This record gives sequence, C-alpha cells and structure tokens, in this order.
Amino acid sequence: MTKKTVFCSKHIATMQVGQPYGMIENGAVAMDGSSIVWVGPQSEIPSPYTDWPQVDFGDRLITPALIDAHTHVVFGGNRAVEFEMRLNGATYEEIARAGGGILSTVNGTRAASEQDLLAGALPRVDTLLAEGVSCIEVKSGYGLDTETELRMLRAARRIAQERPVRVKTSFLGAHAIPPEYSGRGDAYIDDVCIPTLRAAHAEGLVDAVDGFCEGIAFNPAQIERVFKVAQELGLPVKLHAEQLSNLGGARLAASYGALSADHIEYLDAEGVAGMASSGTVAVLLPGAFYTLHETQQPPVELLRAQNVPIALATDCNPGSSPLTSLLLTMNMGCTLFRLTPQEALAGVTCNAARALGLSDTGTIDAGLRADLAIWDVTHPTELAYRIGFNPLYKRIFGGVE
Ligand code: DI6
Ligand code: FE
Repeated sequence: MTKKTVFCSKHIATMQVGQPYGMIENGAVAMDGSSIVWVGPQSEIPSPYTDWPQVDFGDRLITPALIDAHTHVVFGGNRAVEFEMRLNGATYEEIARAGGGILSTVNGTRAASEQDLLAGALPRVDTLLAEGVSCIEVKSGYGLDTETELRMLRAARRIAQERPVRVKTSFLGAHAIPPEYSGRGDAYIDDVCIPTLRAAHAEGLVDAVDGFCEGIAFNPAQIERVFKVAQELGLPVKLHAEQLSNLGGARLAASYGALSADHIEYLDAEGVAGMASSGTVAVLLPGAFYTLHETQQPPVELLRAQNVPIALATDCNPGSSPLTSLLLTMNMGCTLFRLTPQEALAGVTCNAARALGLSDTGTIDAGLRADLAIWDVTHPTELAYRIGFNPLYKRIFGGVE
C-alpha cells in the first residue's frame, strides 16, 4: 500500500498555464506514493481522495519543488584567489588565457578522488536542497581526460544515492582545451572528447551533451562534431552559448534540437528565432553575469516576443558563479534581467524541467511526481523579492518529507 495524503493550503502556485502562477486559492493536492493524483480547490476534492488523511498547511504557499538546470557542483580545488585577481583588475578571459580559470579547476579535479569530489559537492547540494530544490543538473568538464571526466560523472550520479535529489548529468568534455592539447583543439575533440563521450555513455553516465562555444573554448565547427556524436548516441544536446561573444552557438544548438542554450547575453535576433523554432529553452545565469560584472543584457524582450521559454539556474561553479542559492538567482533574474517574479518562478520550475527534458516534474499537476516546496510566505512574489532569506518550511521529494 502506498502512502496516500491530501495537502491543503490557502495558496497553491501550480505553475500550470492559465492564471498567474497557476494559482489555486484554498487548494488541495492529493498524492499517492510518489505521484500527484489530483490538484484543485478544496471544495471540489473528488472521492476517494475525500477519505484520505489530510495535512493542512494553513496560510503557507505550496509550489513545485525547485529545479537547478545548470550547475557545475562537482569539482576539485579552490578559486577564491581569482576573485581577488579580478578585483585587482584582471579579466576572466585574461585569467583563463594565463592558465588559471577553468584550467586551475582542472588541476584540482584531476588530483581529487571520486570520494573527494563527492564530499566537496555535497555541502553545495545540501545548500540547494535547503531551499526546496528537488532536481539538479550536474556537468562534467573539469577533467578533460577520460579518466577524470568519468570520475566526475560517477561522483555526480552518487549525489542521488547520498541525498534525496534527482541528478541529471551533462557531459561537458568540450569545456576547455586542456594544457596537454594547448593550441590543438581539433585533436582534443577527436582524441579525447569524443571517445570519452562514448565511454561515459556506455557506462550510463550521460543524460545530455553540453559544450562551451566561445573564443576561449571551442568554435562552432568543433562543437558540431561533438553534437553529431550525441545525435548518433541518441543523447539530447545543450550549449554554453553567447556568454562572452556571439559565435552563433545558440543557432547551432537549436539546429540540433537542443534542450537549452545557456548564458546567451550576446544572443542576437537570429539566434532567438532559431531557438524559438526548435523549442530550445533559454537558460539565463545571472550569477555569472553578476560575478563577471557583465554589462551586456540577455535579449529578454526578444525571447518573450518569440515565446522562448526562459529558465534560471545558478551555474554553480568555482569561477564565474560561486552561487548555491536558487532563491537569490530568482532575485537576480528579476533585478538584473528585469524578469517578473512569475517568470523567475517559472524559470526554476516548469521551464527548468523543460531545459532538462523532464516532463514528469516542474508543475503541480495530476500524473506528475510529488516534488513540492512548502513556504512560510503567502504570495509567490516573495520568493524572488526577498534577498538572502530562505522561507522554506518543508520540501517534499517523491511524496516523502
Ligand atoms: N561557462 C561558465 O559559466 C562555466 N563554464 C562555462 O563554460 C564557468 C567555468 C569556470 O569558470 O570554472
Ligand atoms: Fe556553466
């Protein structure tokens, strides 16, 4: 017998389309085991749910649990010193070209065991979960050799064994050119990145394939070679695109039916149109924008006009976004990118689910997983409005507290 419960609350933001926030006042959610079986007004609860035990959360707000659709939480080493360097005048690109940046984390990650990587990631994951997160995406990309890329992905998978959270992995072998392939990006793609993708896939470690299309990383032709292999293996793609310049990465990703194009501050109208036609989600990463003092705004108006779904994620990583708060990310999305609080909540629920190719989570609806967050606030606007305040009352993961 599965556990059957009905949660009642004055405010349920289902995030279903319809009214703002999919709001149901004086609502109820019926859950059978790990699934939601019904949601609606308390006055309309159908049988047999009327007979199930009820928990009344009173004036609290229930939302879908949050989803962080872009993280690099698994890594070794520490880059606090680069924060200092940037404040003394060095740019992110200069530090990267001088062998710091991503490559510094590569050294730290290569030196770390799977257990070290897991132990380093868990406190970051715990901080996210404490804000009602039920699902995180985790990328490789700090190994850049077969052994370390696989180790990162194994550590990522283990997070879901150690904690009540879902993990979706992305293979990011095309993140940076490792020192031993300096100046030989093509050879790295052929000799390391692609064979490693095949090995990781064979081990069941890959849910999606990502890349970094940028002057300091890989050009579109190199990314496309990786995407072709992803396509052959039946894996969805996504891309770090147009973060520091416009190389047409989002358009390329869209032409491969990408789940998402991420960062996209330098995206142009053509790129937006490409994303619109392929249903690619725009994952905005205000933590990186903020940390790098970026001034180029992502084209939010164009994305809205073309109905491109917008997600928000932490991009939690040791360099450009040492951020482990999805609530603060929502606030930044509103204040820095002028998203509305409703867009911000959609960005970390329904649209984040879409960015991960998940159709069983992200809204409160019959048939979906019972992944919920219950908050000590009465209106969802407060989740994005407040700064550095965590009103989480309870997190429900697959129907379990
Ligand atoms: N863009 C990012 O925001 C992360 N990777 C990427 O391609 C940052 C990686 C880092 O600085 O460690
Ligand atoms: Fe990233």
